Amino acid sequence: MTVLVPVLGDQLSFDLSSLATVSQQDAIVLMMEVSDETTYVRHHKQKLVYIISAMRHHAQALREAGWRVDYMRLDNPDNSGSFTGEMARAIERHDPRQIVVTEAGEWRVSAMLDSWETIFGLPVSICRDNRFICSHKEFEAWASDRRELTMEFFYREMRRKTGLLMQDGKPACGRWNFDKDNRKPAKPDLLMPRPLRFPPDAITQEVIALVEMRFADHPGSLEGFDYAVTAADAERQAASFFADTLPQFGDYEDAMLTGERFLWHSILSPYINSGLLDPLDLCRRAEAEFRAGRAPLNSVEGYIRQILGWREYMRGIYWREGPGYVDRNFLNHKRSLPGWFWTGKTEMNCLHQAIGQTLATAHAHHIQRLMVIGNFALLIGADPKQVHQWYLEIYLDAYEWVELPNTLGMSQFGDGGLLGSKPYISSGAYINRMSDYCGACRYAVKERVGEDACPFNALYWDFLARHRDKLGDNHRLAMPYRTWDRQTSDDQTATRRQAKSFLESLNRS
Ligand code: FAD
Ligand code: DLZ
Ligand code: SF4
Repeated sequence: MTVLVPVLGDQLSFDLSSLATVSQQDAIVLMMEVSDETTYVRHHKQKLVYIISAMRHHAQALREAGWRVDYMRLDNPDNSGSFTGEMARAIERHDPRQIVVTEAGEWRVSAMLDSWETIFGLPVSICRDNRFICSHKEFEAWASDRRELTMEFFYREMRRKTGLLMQDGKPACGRWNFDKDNRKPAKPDLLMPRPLRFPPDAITQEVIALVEMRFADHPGSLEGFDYAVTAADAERQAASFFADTLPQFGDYEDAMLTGERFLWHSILSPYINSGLLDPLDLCRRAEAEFRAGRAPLNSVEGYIRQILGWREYMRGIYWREGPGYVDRNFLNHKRSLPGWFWTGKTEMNCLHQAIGQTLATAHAHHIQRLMVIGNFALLIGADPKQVHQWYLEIYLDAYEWVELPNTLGMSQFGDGGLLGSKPYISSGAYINRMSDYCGACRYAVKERVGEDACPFNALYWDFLARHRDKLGDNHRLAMPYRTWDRQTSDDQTATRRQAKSFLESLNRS
């Protein structure tokens, strides 16, 4: 009798734990395109094309490797639209003795897998997802006896566990962290490396037509879709990153430039998150570049910290905090996002650039997400759950386990500081320092009040004043509060009036 092995859309890895526990002769791999998944948020059109095309290519690669694959397409008229519905139909077709599946990436789907044993009366074996470096148990053991869950200490544990960038039990070259060296602004540079482009093949073109037809009302454009959709092409992009980009990764990690969506970033997160690339393998290859003298330590450590530290830490927090995390709203923010979050049409150039690029490509890099878009949403008091939904629908690499703690936790301070000891807020000065956006903006970045004043400035001070009851004791905000207190009450009133009038104008946009 057969074993049914469902492989979900973010489980596109050959060494998936479920596949490793069954034999090819017994197994039928089940892959399901279902409308529940394509519509639980209004995913960006490029995200839909990427996931569906990568699933179809992966099914083909599994077959070539000798697996029997039962593949359910979205446009099949008998498709029930849900994982559970498709499992029921597959059980009728194959009469399996058992279901073996790798654990799901998020609470919603995890609850579905947990219900299958009862619904189908079959044994369901749920395997640990060993594509992650830290298991749920290990994270719990690290977190359980701590008052503060500081990422830096988690990251050091992971360095010790993996031996990455370690020398005789100590960090290579004596330092754990080179963050301070990694905040250089960038200048336009014709020699900047460009990620590879992967023009759509016949399979992807078919999926593009499907998405154009079925999801016309979803945000984003499909024009110029050129992401990799196979493990082999994702690997080409990884190789190109290590050869041409990694050496400068650290220096310009936080920089932003008009028209330059990639800078010195890897653009590998969609491939890692759906399983086409292995995160630990990428970290080891980055380390090898340092050991061979081809990339400096500030870049290699910075890159490894993002994956070994931030990525694993976010996952740990997501599962530890439980399904109720999504409802946290420490600052009691309730404002709806302005409509131009879905068009990019705003006179604030930084937001116009970051959101415009996001709609065109389903990608923005970390500082655009955190210090332009997220910063603005936080300063205006946007509802963190709505902000979370926007990020989940709009980015190619967005799956709830990684997007939610980044957005609701790190960016919107919805959990009251579990993830970061102070809110990530700034006035226009930070954006001006790290980008070239302000020069071409209709607003004056140095002005706080008046018709031409950069909105971030008054909003920044108004945010601090508005939330003094909750943030006034935060020692990391002591300096800005002191600066605010030194201002005359006339200046404070003018600033708050400016912020109020801007916020009122948003209600009309
Ligand atoms: P690089 O800058 O080249 O970084 C290297 C790798 O490190 C990335 O590929 C990624 O795998 C990992 N990484 C870096 N930062 C983080 C982080 N904070 N959390 C988890 N992994 C990280 N990343 C996602 O993968 N999915 C998301 O849905 C997502 N949502 C975000 C929402 C907000 C509000 C913020 C501030 C950040 C979010 N990030 C998310 C993290 C980060 O922005 C992206 O991982 C990064 O921009 C991907 O581009 P890259 O591959 O070029 O990254
Ligand atoms: C995100 C996504 C989308 C848009 N579509 C599918 C799909 O049709 N079939 C599928 O198996 N997976 C899809 N996914 C990814 C799943 O939502 C993801 O596997 C779950 O979030 C589990 O964590
Ligand atoms: Fe953004 Fe203000 Fe700079 Fe304009 S002036 S780009 S609104 S930070």
